[in-house]
Amino acid sequence: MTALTIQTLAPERDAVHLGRTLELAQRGSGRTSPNPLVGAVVVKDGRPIGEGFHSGPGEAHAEAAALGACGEDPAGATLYVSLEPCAHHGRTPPCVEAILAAGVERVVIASDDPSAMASGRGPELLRGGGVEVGWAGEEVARSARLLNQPFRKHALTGRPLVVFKSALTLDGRVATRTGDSRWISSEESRARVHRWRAEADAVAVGIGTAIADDPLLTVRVEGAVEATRAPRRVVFDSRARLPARSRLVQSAADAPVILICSPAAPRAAREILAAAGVEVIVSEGEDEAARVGAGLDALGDRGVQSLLLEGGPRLGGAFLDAGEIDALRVFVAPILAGGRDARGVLEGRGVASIADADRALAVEVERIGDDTLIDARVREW
Ligand code: AOF
Ligand code: ZN
Repeated sequence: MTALTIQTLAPERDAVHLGRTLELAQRGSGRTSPNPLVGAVVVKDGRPIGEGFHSGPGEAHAEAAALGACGEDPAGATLYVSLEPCAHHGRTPPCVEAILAAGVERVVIASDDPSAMASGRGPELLRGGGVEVGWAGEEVARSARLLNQPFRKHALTGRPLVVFKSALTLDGRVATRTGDSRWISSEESRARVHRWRAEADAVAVGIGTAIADDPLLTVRVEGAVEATRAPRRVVFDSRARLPARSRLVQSAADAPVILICSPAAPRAAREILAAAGVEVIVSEGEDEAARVGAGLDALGDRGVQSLLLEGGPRLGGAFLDAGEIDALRVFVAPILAGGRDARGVLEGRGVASIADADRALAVEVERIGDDTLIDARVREW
């Protein structure tokens, strides 16, 4: 929306239908990337006559799906939609054309679409075509924006949304003083992480974790998701030390591995990894935080909208210093490790005073087995 856009604010009763569009949108969860989650409802004489949602790239947009599902003529109806209708020819034709052709009288939108080809063009064309356009109030709008944080951050900044995940002891350690960390969180908690992996476009670790744990970073969940979507596996490894015999490199042919190193990484090491099927990206920047930003730009360029950052404390600290942690999900296990040298969740430079510390915008808590999962949102897009 530009400052010039004339808005009509949707009345209270519209909030019910808009709420329904958000429910419908969530039916596409985990399947629409790089596209957003979108839901739509067509309402005539106060009754819903058609509903739809977006189920994946190349599939109908929510608006077209809802219009197509109408049990009666949508002429004169109101279309409620969770994201502003598109005006572009992409994998599917513009929704604005379908809405105008159907003779819809009014369109009520829950949230804006900040991507370059949208950004208010659709609503403008609808108004030009004589359709009344209304926008949701702030509360519904925020809920709608929260559905599409990866899509929005990527559209606004070119970088993926970063969710940092960790498992810690009750006294805040992610490993004992000897580095042992198997396992801090319960089996149920670890199963949850696999679900998050399945929903993410990419999963990342630092070289310290890659060497210490030799992780595979693949999705191992019961159900169908694993067969259809495998997140790209990313290692932040400034000197390209990832061993050629690591499980990550050994499985590079089965699921993509991306290694992000600095220009200082030895050419020979880079070439060995590239020859083994790893995509090696050189990320420039003065310090680690700058290289994190450049690495995220490179991932964004490759269509990665969401990144699950799985540690360790050193890489997590670099992300924090770079201002690039959008959310944290920490499992707190009811065990005590102690030890001055046992590492905490985030290292890096950190802040000097509490007054300068980032504060989470929203925190949710859930019990998972004996663990407590804290899901904190730090930035909203
Ligand atoms: C969707 N689903 O329900 C709506 C979208 O390549 P296309 O044609 O599928 O276009 C994708 C873009 O269309 C998407 O990035 C968003 O800006 C806009 N709206 N997209 O996938 C939908 N309404
Ligand atoms: Zn569309």
